[in-house]
Amino acid sequence: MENAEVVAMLGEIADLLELTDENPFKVRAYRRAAQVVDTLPVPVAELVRKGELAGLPGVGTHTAERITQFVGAGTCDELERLRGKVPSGVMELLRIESVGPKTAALVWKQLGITSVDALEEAALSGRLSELPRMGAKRSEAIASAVTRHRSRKGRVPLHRALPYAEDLVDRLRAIPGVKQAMAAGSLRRRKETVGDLDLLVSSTNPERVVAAFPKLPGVATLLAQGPTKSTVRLRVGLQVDLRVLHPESFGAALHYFTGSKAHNIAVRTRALHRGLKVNEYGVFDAKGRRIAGEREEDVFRAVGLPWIPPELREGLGELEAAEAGRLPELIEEEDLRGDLHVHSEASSDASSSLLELASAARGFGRSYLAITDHSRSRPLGLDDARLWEHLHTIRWMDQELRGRPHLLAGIEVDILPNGSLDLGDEVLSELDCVVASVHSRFNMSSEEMTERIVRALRTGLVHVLGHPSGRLIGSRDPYPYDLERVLEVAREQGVALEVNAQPERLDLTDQACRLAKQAGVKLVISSDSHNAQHLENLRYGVWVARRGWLEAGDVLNTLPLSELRRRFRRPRRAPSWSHEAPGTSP
Ligand code: DGT
Ligand code: CA
Ligand code: CA
Ligand code: ZN
Repeated sequence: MENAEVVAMLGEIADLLELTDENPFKVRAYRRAAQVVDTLPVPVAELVRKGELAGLPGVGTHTAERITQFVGAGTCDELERLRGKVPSGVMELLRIESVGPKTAALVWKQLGITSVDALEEAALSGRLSELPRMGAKRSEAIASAVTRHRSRKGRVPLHRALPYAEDLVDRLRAIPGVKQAMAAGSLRRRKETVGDLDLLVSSTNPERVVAAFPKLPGVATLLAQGPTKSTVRLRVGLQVDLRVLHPESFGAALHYFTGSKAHNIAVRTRALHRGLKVNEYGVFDAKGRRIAGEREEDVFRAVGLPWIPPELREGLGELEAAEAGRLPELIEEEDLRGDLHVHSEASSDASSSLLELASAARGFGRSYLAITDHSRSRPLGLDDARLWEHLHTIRWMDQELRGRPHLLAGIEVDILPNGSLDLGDEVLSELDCVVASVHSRFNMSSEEMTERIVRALRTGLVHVLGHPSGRLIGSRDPYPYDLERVLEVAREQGVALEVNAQPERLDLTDQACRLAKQAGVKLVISSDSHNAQHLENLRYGVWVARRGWLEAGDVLNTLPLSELRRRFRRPRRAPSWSHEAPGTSP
């Protein structure tokens, strides 16, 4: 039983309670417990075994009972009781952006809507807009959210899929006779979401592998089976394709099933021009003789190319770059020396102390860490006075730590709707690292939003533009803004753009990274940690950067601290400057 499954169960109970109008306290208790389990450093099943569950802060005796029952039986009475009261179609409505439990309950009870289709119909026919607190605009927004919901349905974020892929690969490797096992497909290309898993095994005894596969832990149903392949669905809903290959074909299959389709087509076309045929079994010459297949790099060599990293295989110019000897030397996680966006317990939604963050960062081998808590306009955010105090605490702690790691005093300052920053210039200019982000009024027009960001960058106080598009994968679309214009101004102002490595954000996207690089703008890869364990998430950002063709030199937090400080030093300026209208400075 994975912690994520328990988190999902608690969240589902909370949603169901809210839909059935039960006590808001109960709802909140389940949400809080879900949060606690989500950040547990140990398997929740282990705590159940030791009877330590009820000792956790935020987990009451009732909740502990539900979890214990769920871990043992895969469900619990309370969940089943509530599921009996709410149609499953109503629960699906919650997965549509901008439809929360309140809206879902409203349309269900007032209009009898129990499916996504019915909701869409009601939105298009105008029935929806007649509900209290709904209106035409809201109703239109829901109709377009339904369209987006349909297009992404069934895709799983990479960080959710990865543990299942790794676990299955380990278990496949342990089957007698298996020589190699690997995950291919979009997961190997580290795409931000995956449709299904594609696992490859080399073995001289495929029957044995195909027979063992559906019995592995976590598998719910066998969907299809042949002599060398099998498709199953996992309990968590993910579909998995397995292929078993003879070792002489493993490299060719790995290449073929890694894709992408566009990349494969480009490779096949190139091979045809050379009188060769490439398929999942190998590379063959005109007489049908095998010239490669066992190793992936031999497949590339056979068509006259160096090995291309999976993250680049999207058919977006990687063959041309490889041919010209101009493949980028992609950034690696080890290249990152520090993290420039980290929340401490001074942010109301974060939980670790400076010391906890510092020691975790040391454990991950980071040499510097910027503490960037929230500013005034966020709930309980820091105002100027509290930030001055916080700054001194950080400086003091930095002294104590003696460089293991170095702490930078920073802030994640809100970009207010008019483009000004949420704190005074004086304290902002004292800070080592100012990350500026949009957290409100996402519904501006593209022109307004672009102007808002441009103004913020032109204050001359910003080092990094945080999570530039505001999107949350699978739940919130990016706000519209003119990326090219923002890049132009970022370049002019020497502001870096963030690749936020929180796995739900991954913002900038891979494509935007590539555009930033072409525009001559530097990036940073930051964890946006809200507790010490999140510091590990940098790897997700590194994968986005690699998919965006970035090299270590494109990313500022690969620099040693002294060079980073030089980069972040601000030009001296007169104190009155900031009182002029934004955008009038040289
Ligand atoms: P996904 O699962 O939607 O996230 O994306 P992929 O890339 O994992 O796609 P999937 O699972 O349908 O297939 C895995 C790989 O197999 C794909 O990247 C390339 C290869 N492949 C699948 N179908 C075709 C095809 O019709 N032609 C070619 N050339 N390759 C294919
Ligand atoms: Ca796939
Ligand atoms: Ca597949
Ligand atoms: Zn933020």
